[in-house]
Amino acid sequence: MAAQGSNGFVPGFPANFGWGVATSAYQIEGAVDEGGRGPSIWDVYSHEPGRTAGGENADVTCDHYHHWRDDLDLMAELGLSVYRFSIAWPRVMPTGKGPLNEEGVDFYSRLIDGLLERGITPFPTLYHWDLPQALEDEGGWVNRDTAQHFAEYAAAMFDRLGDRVDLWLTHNEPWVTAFMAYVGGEKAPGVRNNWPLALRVSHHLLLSHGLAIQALRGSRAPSAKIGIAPNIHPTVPFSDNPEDIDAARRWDGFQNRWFLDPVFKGSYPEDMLAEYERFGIAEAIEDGDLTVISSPVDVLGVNFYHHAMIKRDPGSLYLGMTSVAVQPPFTEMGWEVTPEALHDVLLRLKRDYGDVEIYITENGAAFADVWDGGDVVEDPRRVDFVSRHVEALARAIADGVNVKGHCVWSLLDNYEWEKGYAKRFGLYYVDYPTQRRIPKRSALWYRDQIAASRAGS
Ligand code: IFM
Repeated sequence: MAAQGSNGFVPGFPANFGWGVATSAYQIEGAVDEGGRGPSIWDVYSHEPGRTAGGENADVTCDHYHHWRDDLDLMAELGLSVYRFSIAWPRVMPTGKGPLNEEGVDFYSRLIDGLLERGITPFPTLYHWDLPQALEDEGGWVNRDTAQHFAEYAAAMFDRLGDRVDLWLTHNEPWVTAFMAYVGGEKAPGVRNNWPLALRVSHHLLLSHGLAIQALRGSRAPSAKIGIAPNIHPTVPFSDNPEDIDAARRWDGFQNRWFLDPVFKGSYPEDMLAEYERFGIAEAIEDGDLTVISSPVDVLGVNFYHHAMIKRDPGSLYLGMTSVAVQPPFTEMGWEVTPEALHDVLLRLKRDYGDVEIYITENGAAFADVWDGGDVVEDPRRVDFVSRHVEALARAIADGVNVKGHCVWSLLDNYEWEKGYAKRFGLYYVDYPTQRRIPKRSALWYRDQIAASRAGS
């Protein structure tokens, strides 16, 4: 077991390991009406009564659009080598298609230059849930044409930013975009219990991913690396009751294999295809789609928060299954802390999907952090969370998994979607009224971990 070294830091990472943080555009940028940006589905959804906690929206959030230089300085102070951010499609293409909004492109172009000046590798994600509302008005991800529009938007980004970006992601957590938005109804556009639409959306997201890869290969930077970042939740049955054991298998199919199998194997899992037959999934899949979807990726992004303990629950919208948290301590999201599951799932990914380069593209926890006006916010539970996951990662590397980097979610406290601002995930505390950023102890731990790792200790 790779324990922390005598200096309190975790050894075992290669010198060029990608230490990073992750953010997303809608959650941190603000400036929703500035620079020619068009509205996204989240602008509309978050302003609808009753959709979000306290009616909160991200009109301003961390105001990163105006504070980006300072935020890059924070990253440099931590010694980061990678920054995973997302490009807001409606900022660069206000209606989702047609001409580029140059002011929006300039924003990301300057951000990328700023990162490179600070020695930080830019790692953009093309889609982190903020679909241009104009495309939603034409059916959004339910409409197959959106996949084509996404590929055109992706091609434009490869063309304009690809001279300086070597590492891309297509989608963040497509399971959330499909199933939390069209079955759970908690994410924009907030449709509830519509399995036929959710499945269609999942297929169109995957199709758009494959089309974007093909666009990259035909671009001016064909050898840049690209992948996708699903949220991976290794499942465990709640009990040894055969119904719970079967539910854990099905949830694994629903959440993990439904996205990984088509990308890596060119086929949907048979058990889930059979389960989804009644929702008309076969009609959404056209000849050749799976060849497009399985266009080779260079990297796999793994968003890892916790395992999923699954029990049969006939009343659940999710195919009669529920994910439950039983073992305290829980994070502010009500999630269990399960670093061992990160180690184990990385080995499983290698076994089932091959020796692809892996980045942990999100890993972090929300706690009820309190700023007392001092220079540092004490967050011992996050230090514990991050350090234990970093240890698990070191063990996976020692066991032969090709892990290239780790991005803490998130640099800053930010807008946690329908849950608003109460869930603080940042390494930096954000005092929203003043936009002051205050380092948490976990930021300092991560900084020192990075330095110790680079020093070879
Ligand atoms: O804030 C989100 C992020 O947008 C996607 N992954 C999970 C995070 C925490 O819930």
